[in-house]
Amino acid sequence: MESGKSQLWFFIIVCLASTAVSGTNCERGWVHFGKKCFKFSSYTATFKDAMVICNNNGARLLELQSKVEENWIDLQCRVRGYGIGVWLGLTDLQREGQYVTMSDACRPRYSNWMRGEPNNGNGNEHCAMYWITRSGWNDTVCKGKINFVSTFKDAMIFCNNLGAELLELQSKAEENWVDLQCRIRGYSYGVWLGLSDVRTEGQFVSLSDARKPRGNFRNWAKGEPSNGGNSEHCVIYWTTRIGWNDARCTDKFNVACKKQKEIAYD
Ligand SMILES: *[C@@H]1O[C@H](CO)[C@@H](O)[C@H](O)[C@H]1NC(C)=O
Ligand SMILES: [Ca+2]
Ligand SMILES: [Ca+2]
Repeated sequence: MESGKSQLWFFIIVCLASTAVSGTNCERGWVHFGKKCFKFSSYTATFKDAMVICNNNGARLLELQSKVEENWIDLQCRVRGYGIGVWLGLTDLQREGQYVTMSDACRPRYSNWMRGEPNNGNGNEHCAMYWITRSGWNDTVCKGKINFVSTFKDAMIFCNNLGAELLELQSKAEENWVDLQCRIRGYSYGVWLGLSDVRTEGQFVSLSDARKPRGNFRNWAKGEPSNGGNSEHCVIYWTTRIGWNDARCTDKFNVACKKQKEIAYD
């Protein structure tokens, strides 16, 4: 039950640029509405990570100031096919029940809470999100203790945005350590590895250099890679089997990023 719920604690990130613009002069990659610039992410994160990602972009989490603005955001979310919701830069972590905007710690002038919200469900909801399918605001849990699950592609983008890459395992010792980290964090099934055979079936190459994984270390679980259903072209470290498995790239697993110290091309 816990892990099912925890998946909801990750929402899409929409950043709002800190500076107003005249005309339509947003930087490349940002979308203009009114005098503001917005950036839409295609992956999800916890409230804190979402905030940090926006801050690193010289921006902040989405704050909605009018119904007109909210309608526009709602449309943007729908055309982008976002699932459940996007974070709002609103929290009552300072005083229970008193939601303030992250940018100025003041109460928002505009709000659109859904009926019965914010309700501080389970006594543990201190961050706000815009629930796309219900067109309203909800308070929810700020952080996922453990389980950020995502598709292979979103996991890769998530790591790249941290200046890192998807995990590539180079030795049994490294795998053992990663296995321990997974267990401590309660990753119930597996983490993505930066390995794929999307180019040539059966030939798994590293995402970092499009070559066969360096060194001799491979640890496919028994009977894997199986290319089950002819549709398994991405790879996970399978915690319950202590080995690698090819899986569908659209499945959702936990994410581990790795910063490569040395990148050598020859
Ligand atoms: C909205 O809050 C309720 C608790 O009030 C919670 O059960 C539900 O999961 C939340 N919805 C989302 C999408 O987070
Ligand atoms: Ca709620
Ligand atoms: Ca398989």
